[in-house]
Amino acid sequence: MAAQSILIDPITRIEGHLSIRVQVDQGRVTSAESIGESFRGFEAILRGRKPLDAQYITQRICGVCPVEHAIASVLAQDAAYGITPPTNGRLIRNIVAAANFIQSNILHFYTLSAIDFIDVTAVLKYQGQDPALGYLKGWVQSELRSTNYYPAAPFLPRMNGDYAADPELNLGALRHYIQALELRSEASKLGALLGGKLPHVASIIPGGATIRVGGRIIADCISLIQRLRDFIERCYIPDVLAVASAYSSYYGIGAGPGNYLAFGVFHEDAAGTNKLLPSGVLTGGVYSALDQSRITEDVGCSWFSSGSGQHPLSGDTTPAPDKAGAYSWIKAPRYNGHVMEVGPLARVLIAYQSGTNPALTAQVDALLLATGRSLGELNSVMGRHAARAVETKIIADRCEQWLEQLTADAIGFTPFTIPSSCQGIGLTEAARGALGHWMQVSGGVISRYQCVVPTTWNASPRDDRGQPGAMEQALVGTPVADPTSPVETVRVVRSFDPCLSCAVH
Ligand code: NFE
Ligand code: MG
Repeated sequence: MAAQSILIDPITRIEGHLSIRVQVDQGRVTSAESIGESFRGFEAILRGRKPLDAQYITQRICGVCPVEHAIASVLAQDAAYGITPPTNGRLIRNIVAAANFIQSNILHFYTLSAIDFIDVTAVLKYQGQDPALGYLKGWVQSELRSTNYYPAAPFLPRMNGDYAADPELNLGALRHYIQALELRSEASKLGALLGGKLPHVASIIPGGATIRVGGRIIADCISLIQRLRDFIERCYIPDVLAVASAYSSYYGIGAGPGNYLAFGVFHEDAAGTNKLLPSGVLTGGVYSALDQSRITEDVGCSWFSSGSGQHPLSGDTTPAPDKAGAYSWIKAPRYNGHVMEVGPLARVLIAYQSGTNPALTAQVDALLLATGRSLGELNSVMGRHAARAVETKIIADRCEQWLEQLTADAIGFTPFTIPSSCQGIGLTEAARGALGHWMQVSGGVISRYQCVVPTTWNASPRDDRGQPGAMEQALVGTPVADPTSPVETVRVVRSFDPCLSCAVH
């Protein structure tokens, strides 16, 4: 078969507007381009604004991970104003962020990814009394009858999909698919109780959090996290393992660059020296401490006229929609010139290598034992799903302890004044990976604000040296059985959980 170019546009069941172009030869992807299709301009919007607007404006970058943008922004401001939060403020930030990680990871597995593997039409043969499955059956029947039925619609299956044949696996995962919708709302309730509102939280400010939390609310939050922990343990982790076992070839598909970066997240002390999930860098399997000064962004293949190779503290965002040779609105961040993968897999591998979290180490060891896989095989589609499930358990378990550590009615923030000239760097993790905000203030207003966002790393285009981004590299080698329906490629893309609203910010 002759080599051919396939454009998948849009990629569905992700956030935002992404398309992927792959070259396929002899049934395999030989090269890929990740195309971020919109420009947002948040970094330009922030210029000239009051610094205290930043945590509210940057949350509007995304409705999926607003909490983490708020936290990156207030960490940058904490550093700029020379303040740290009191214990309750630190714990509230952790809990609200944890709630968001949990809802986001459940959303990613069940709503966005699982139906790449699970046969939704298996429910048509269901004869039992479960109301959720009964509802789903009626819905699938009516969709299939509809004259508008289109086999590539986001929810309904592709007719040529190589779906799992096991009826137990299909029906079990579909039952949990419905429950996951409710559990996500429980996670959002937890976030809203301490964040003031959702999706864009009100309570997180420089110096901590404004909510003064009473004993009744703490008790309500504990019962919510207990329900979530139960779902993660009983449904999410077993479902990921069952899908991974039915699709074990996907441990050999989707290997990224093999370099990982994490800023670390969930402060365990006032200064954030210790974090539940640590910062670090893995290049060629070797761990080293993170040095944010080594981060630069290239724009040779991106529609920006700003210079390449700039650190975010001297970075700029000037759109150039007609630029020759460019193919994406995403910049190309690099660490010491290397292409890095960020996200749950990066966090889990870095935490495992650094050995700072015994609970996580035990979970990873249990995962490797249960699946019979090596650490290296986690660099794959299934490795990303498994790492996401593992970290969700670690975060949810710890979140209950943070709730127990809260002091009822204590003040959650440190008062501050804003110097008319200052700068600060806020490094954290969002569900999809390392998130950084770099802020400079002069004359009392923001003079420069640069964000380098998880999907900016993972879905980056080629850099000025021609190195493809992490997802572009992961696509190379993917088998494509049917070029008219390249479902294997979107499984690779979705394993990164891309968010284009964030990537292009
Ligand atoms: Ni819009 Fe986000 C997360 C951030 S990804 S979802 O998680 O920051 O680029
Ligand atoms: Mg940016």
